[in-house]
Amino acid sequence: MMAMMKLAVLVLVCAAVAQTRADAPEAASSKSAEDKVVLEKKRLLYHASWTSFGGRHFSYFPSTMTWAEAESFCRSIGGNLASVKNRFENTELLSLIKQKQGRYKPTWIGGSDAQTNGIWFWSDGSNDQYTNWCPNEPNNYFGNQKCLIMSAKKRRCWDDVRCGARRPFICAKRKC
Ligand SMILES: [Ca+2]
Ligand SMILES: [Ca+2]
Repeated sequence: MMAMMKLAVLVLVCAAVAQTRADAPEAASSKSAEDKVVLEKKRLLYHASWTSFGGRHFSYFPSTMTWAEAESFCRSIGGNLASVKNRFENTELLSLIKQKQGRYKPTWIGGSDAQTNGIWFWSDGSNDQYTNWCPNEPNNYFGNQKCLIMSAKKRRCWDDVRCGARRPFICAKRKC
């Protein structure tokens, strides 16, 4: 319980730092849009709960966003969309999805081959080689699949899909 309280304080501090950065003066018209974004961010963080393993904190966000919006949100709170280093982490993150969502819903994580088809990068810059692709994936269907979901299909494996679909996502942060 104490560890959870400490973590909650840590998240609040990180959120406060991000908020300070977002307080630059803006034109009135963009101010209300900005307020909306800040409010939505506060709402998401209020409901977030963080799980820790492998030197990182992970949180599942059921609100749906495009891959880029989700990555941008994760960055705004000091992290990235989650990378997956090994089978253990993959299993833990699947459990997190099931626990928070009640089922194994397809979920954004940080892989993308947007620069060159077939060359995958993690958005956090890590170079981990572990994969859990579904059979016959990644298939770059219709030449337009550049973003990575986990918990796909019956096997709850990885699939490359269109980046513009709105999906839940998992953020990861290094322990600060
Ligand atoms: Ca692709
Ligand atoms: Ca695919």
